[in-house]
Amino acid sequence: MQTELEDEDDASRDGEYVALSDFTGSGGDQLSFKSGDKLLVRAKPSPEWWWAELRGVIGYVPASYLRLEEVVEEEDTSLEDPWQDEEYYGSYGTLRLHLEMLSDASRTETYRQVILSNSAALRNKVVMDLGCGTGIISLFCAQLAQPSVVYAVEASSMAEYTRQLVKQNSYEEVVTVVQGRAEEVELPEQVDVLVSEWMGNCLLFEFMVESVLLARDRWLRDGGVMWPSSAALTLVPCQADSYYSEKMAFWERPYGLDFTPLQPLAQQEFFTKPKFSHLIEPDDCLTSPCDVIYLDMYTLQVTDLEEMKGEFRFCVDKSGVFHGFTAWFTVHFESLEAGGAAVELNTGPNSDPTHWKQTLFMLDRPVSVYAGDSISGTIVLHRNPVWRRHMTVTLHWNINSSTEDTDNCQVGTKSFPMWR
Ligand code: GJV
Repeated sequence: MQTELEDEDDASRDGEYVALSDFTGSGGDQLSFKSGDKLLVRAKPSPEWWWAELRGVIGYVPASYLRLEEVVEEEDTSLEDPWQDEEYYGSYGTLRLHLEMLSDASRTETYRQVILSNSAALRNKVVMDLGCGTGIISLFCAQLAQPSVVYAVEASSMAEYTRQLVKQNSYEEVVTVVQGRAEEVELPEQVDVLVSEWMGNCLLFEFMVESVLLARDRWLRDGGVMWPSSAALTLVPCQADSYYSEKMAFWERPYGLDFTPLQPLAQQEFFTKPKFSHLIEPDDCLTSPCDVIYLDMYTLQVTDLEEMKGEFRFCVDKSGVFHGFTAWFTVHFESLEAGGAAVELNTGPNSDPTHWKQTLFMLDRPVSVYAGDSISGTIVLHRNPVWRRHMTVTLHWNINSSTEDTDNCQVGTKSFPMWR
């Protein structure tokens, strides 16, 4: 989903900057620093990665971890809200994103199916629908089951319309719309079921999951049920031939001219951040996918979100060009009845497409791989310490060739800000 948060902030000033948080550089060319360190920014080759000096050492630093010196001294960082709530809830106060979510039949039908297949068990239950938007999940509860009450919590101004929709459909006896942030609302009672559609690009972007965890700890009764109950992030090494051609190979010989000096710029501009609206063909997967991160919605803690690590080891099952990694997620909804079947929402290439599509992480240079090679490594989702809805995804990989003649062992590492 394209929220307002993806807009880039302007970072056109040079000079002395203060680190807002600790950072541990990876690879040989990134600087490590501590919160409060003063860095001299020498160049801004990209909006995300600056070239800076600290105690005589020079290297790349993530721009979003820094603030101009004067700004920090004046008003701290409170000049801007690290949650960007004005932009965030502002964008959910208009129809564009709600239309996108409601038009996503795979997504919406899955939630409908969850309610339908649990309709008997939902009878007389108390439900909270966190971030109800236009109220679709709450309305499904009222339409398909007989809960005693559904608290439909929505922070954006859409809540006023949601109230009208509840009334228009004559469900005001069941659905109570509560306008406010889930972290702050007061409910008259604890709930049996906490349902929410909180998943963002690459599962965690937007970090709405934090609101869900806080609401869980405050409002879910002992033994209550979380929907979704678990989530997994899945990764696969892939080809991305047409995207690569369109953005990079294009410069090789347009109109019979050599435009290759623009390729470093192209890499910077198109491959620094992930491509979030990518639809990968099953055929472009070079290996079987692998779950790299798993979230148990009952035990997950807000502090766990700061850094989530996963490992992978893929076996290349057909030769091809390794252009990057593609990520997607799956969530599970456990049944309220013992032994009942769980419902799954899978946003991967072998399921019906959803509005999340998949997220593509392009390598700087494509690598040829051969059947039998292995690609192993790690993924780290590092939440931005300043901009709480953002994260950086760092991939480390190691390609081990299966053929004896080449000792073609290649390692790589790349960090992708999403979006700050
Ligand atoms: N409290 C209340 N409403 C919220 C909150 C919160 N803490 N966070 C998000 N919303 N799947 N990535 C609302 C938001 O205004 C929007 O209507 C909806 O939840 C987002 C759901 C889809 N986003 C997602």
